[in-house]
Amino acid sequence: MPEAIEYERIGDIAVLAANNPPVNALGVDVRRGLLAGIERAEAEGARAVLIYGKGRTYFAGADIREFGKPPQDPWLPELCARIEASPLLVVSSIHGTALGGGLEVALATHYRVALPSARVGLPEVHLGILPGAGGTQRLPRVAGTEAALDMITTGRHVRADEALVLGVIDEVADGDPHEVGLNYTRELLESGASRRPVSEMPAPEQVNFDAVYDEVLRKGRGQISPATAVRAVQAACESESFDAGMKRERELFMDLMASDQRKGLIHAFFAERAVGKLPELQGVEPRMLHQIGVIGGGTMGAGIATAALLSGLPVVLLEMSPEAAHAAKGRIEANLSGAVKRGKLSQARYAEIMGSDLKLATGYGALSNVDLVIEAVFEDMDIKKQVFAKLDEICKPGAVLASNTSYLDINEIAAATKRPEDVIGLHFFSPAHVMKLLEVVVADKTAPNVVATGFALGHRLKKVTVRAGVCDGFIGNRILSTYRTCADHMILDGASPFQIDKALTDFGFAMGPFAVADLAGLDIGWAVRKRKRAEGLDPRARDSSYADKLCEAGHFGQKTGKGYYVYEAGKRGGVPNPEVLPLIEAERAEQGISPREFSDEEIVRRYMAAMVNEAAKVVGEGIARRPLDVDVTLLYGYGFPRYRGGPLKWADLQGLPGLLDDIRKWAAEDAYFWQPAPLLEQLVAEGRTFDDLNKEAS
Ligand code: 3H9
Repeated sequence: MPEAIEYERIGDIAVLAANNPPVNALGVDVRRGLLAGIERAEAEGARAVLIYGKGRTYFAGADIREFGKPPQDPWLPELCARIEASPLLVVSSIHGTALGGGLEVALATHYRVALPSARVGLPEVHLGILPGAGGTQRLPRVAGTEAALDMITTGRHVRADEALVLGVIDEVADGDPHEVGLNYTRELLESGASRRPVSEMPAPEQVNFDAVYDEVLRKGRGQISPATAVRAVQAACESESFDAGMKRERELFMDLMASDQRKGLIHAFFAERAVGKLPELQGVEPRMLHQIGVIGGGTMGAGIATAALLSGLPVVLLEMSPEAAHAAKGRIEANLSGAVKRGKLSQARYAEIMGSDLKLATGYGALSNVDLVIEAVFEDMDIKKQVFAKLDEICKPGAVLASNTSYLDINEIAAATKRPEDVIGLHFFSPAHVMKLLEVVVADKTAPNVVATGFALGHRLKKVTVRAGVCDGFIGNRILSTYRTCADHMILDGASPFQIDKALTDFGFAMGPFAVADLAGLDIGWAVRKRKRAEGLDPRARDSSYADKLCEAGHFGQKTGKGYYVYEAGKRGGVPNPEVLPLIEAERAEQGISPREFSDEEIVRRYMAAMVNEAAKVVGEGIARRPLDVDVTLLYGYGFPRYRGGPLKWADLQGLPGLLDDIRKWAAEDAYFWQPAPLLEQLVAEGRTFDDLNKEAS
């Protein structure tokens, strides 16, 4: 096995090259290699040490896979102290990303040169921790307290030019990191530059830390690591010595390391990278995509077309009439103009897209040559079947035929064609050019290379892409429909939509379920309820009609200015709609229910138990391949708080036996709704967790 740190001697300079692909994470071998390299350079009488990374990057941080395991020497803070204390001149040459522990090593070296394309940052807060190898003590000394607070609490990646202005790096030079580093180190030696330990620099300036702490805590919406990091930076300013500041950093770091938020965030980090790696797709080549078609230019279709156009894929958009095509074009123009305003798209590229990449059509013939077509028409099985029968006639052999349906049976849609192996579900979330989630819904006969094409498209569109099986609502909407039903039951029994929304935003959701319903449009849930009633509800299921009454009165949520909340033009958010509670009270009276009090804690516990129980069914039935697929779906499509890791990670952290006990207890009130998931029962009986299933599947 190659050495994690390769040692090379070039004249007076000892060169330490990290060779730990893919990102030169600072695992134990790298740390030991750096320590040995410094010692050897000193023993051999070198005058300077140059540290750089082979491959795509300088060190991208501590090795996150080591977190939670017993520490192995040397620990990164001690290694940084040793590097800084070396009597030799120690220089870093940075390319790629110097992140977290990577930037901390760089700050422990005496000088830093970076390629123009390099990025630096301390993103630890996104993993639920804070920089724990001196980053909170050294960065404010070189960049000033305010800049350090900004970088550490946001975790943002800073470009080389900005890092130069901030003083985080000393020089920017283009070329190969080995050459650039050597040239710079030689210049430093020739100019007689002396060692420059950051720990010996004066303590950084004071700011109003309590005010910053409060502000960061508020913005964190329940996430604790950014605010805790403020206290560590405060220690850099207020401690009597650098070492005392380091001690405080270590204490705060260890507190966060032990937190559930750290576990949740690190689970999210690895889960979102694992979703796209399905054993069944290893070695399966996706079909080529040169041009795609989109049917329907409403909000969803226009969003999908926008996402494709932004990725460089030409689009043929089909609408029913020239007027509708014109309106669709307007929506896409507006989406793309937004991208231009945000600096994500150049004016020239905008003109090119509108001039040639986007084609509008009103006849199916225009789709005869596309490689993949996504249908985003009205959510009605008969209409979808007609569309797919038509596509079967028109599309070239090998074209992928995709439906963006959010609930309907892809097997039934596929059966409307003579090529079900080419049919798949590609479920985007609205607005499709913004939302990161894509569910790839695999039907019984879908060919593996069509599934691989769905994933390849997701990758190209920069989506987090999750595989789902066919059922009513797939992964996300099926689980949503259950926890939403749980919320509806709590309303019948005495809670209010406003209390439920508040309890869940306090838990960390971006929005509560009723505010979400207003945003999505109440007509969507209404249509689903009508369809389910028409299909025949189980007589044991509780039902309610107060929400239908809102819709019957023309209140569809934000788009009509009124739903559960009332929205005023120009104002963010809404205020509770006074018509809602009387409708609920009337419904309770009609059903003979005496309302009772719900604590916020009970609301969260029931809502989450309903979510976990349905999620366990989704995994148990194979609709989701692994628990982590559910977690990522809820994180990216449903505003689940990332610092809780996703519902099944949350369940593991709570303890599965307690959750199952609650579900069994509530089954005494409503045995139909609270049917424990067999998988949950099995895991509890075997003393295992959802994460054990993730590990077995990887
Ligand atoms: C820290 O430093 C703590 C210290 O302050 C204190 C310590 C005492 N460790 O994202 P990609 C893997 S905390 C282990 O797909 P990209 C990743 O899982 C750390 N593995 O590539 C994936 O593996 P696989 C602070 C890591 O080009 C592969 O590398 N640093 C680590 O899109 C490729 O990753 C951070 O938070 C790691 N640190 O993006 C940086 N990083 O192929 C976290 C990556 O098996 N990393 N892997 O799926 C990133 O932000 C991105 O990975 C990066 C590259 C921007 C570097």
